Amino acid sequence: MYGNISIVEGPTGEQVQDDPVLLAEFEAKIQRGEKIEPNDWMPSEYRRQLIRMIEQHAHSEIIGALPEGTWITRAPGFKRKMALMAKVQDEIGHGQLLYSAAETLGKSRERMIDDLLTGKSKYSNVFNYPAFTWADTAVIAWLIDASAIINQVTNSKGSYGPYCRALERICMEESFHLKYGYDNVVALATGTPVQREMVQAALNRWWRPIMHFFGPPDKLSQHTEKLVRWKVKMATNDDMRQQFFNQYVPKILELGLTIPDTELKKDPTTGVWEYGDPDWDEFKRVINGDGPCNKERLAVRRLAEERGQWVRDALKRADEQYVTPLS
Ligand code: FAQ
Repeated sequence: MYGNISIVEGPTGEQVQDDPVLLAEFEAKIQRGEKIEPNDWMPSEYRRQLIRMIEQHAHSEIIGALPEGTWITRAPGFKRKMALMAKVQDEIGHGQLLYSAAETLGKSRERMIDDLLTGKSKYSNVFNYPAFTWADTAVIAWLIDASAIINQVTNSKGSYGPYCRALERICMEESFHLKYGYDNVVALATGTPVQREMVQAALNRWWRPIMHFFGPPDKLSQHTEKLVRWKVKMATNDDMRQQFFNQYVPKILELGLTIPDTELKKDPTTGVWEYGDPDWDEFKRVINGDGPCNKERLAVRRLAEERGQWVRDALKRADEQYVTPLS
């Protein structure tokens, strides 16, 4: 952005400048709190940023189903198995909603999936870690869903209509996930000494990835300034992380669990939580393909694509037959 003119690269790398009058009208509309809909004029950079963010979000949902999905066959008891199956199905459904929202901006689902499988497009750091025990799934469902809800409730008040409507629906389902996760954590935290140990160990494993989940600190974030200005992000990464501390640190401590950060404390005058360095180098490695499970996660998705190809082909053929007029 230069003043109120947005300049982005066109398909062949040339610079494309948006019409300044249209851009000013667009920004005024956003300032008035109106939604932008797919057929409305929008700067090319707004479109590009939305595709990037919604697509990454969609990928996170379908890859995010994998760590918990591996526990469906081993869930302790029939009721927990049913609940976990429903949760995993919901996550895939969220992916569908988000891919549809991203498609309204002009990128096909096939291209999005290709970009995921070739590693061109990112997805959330947290899903590149393994779920070793049942307690890992409990911590994911409670605290990762909680983090996702903080992000999604905030951004559902944003400027792009199809994304906001998808987020509203997703949050309704995620709030059930959060209750399910909390119930599992409480069962373990109030259970036998072995169960308490298991949930504490899981919390220790997930704390750092959860800190990373909200994105890099604002001072290192590349996109926040522009996205906040265009009301795609309704809060910065640090603000959302602070909201997580405010809401969930007391709940974690209430269960008698400890938080693996000796520097974590709330400044009594400002109300701001201070925390130790969560190792931002690890974050960079993980989001760039070098986490403990990146290769495995993409391999599973690749297999699912290959195995599902015949279904997509059959649907395409049926569709072609349906639209061919009878002679
Ligand atoms: N992981 O300039 P910023 C869920 C990348 S849904 C990976 O701060 P931005 C449901 C970022 O893309 C979870 N990469 O970026 C569920 C950028 O790289 P790029 C997903 C990350 O976009 C629960 C670079 O770092 N939620 O959990 C991450 O302004 C349980 C610079 O960063 C969403 O996607 C990260 N954590 O802010 C499912 C919500 N953070 O693209 C199953 C929508 C940053 O230039 C089980 N997304 N990066 O190459 C957002 O709100 C934003 O994209 C942020 C990042 C806040 C994630």
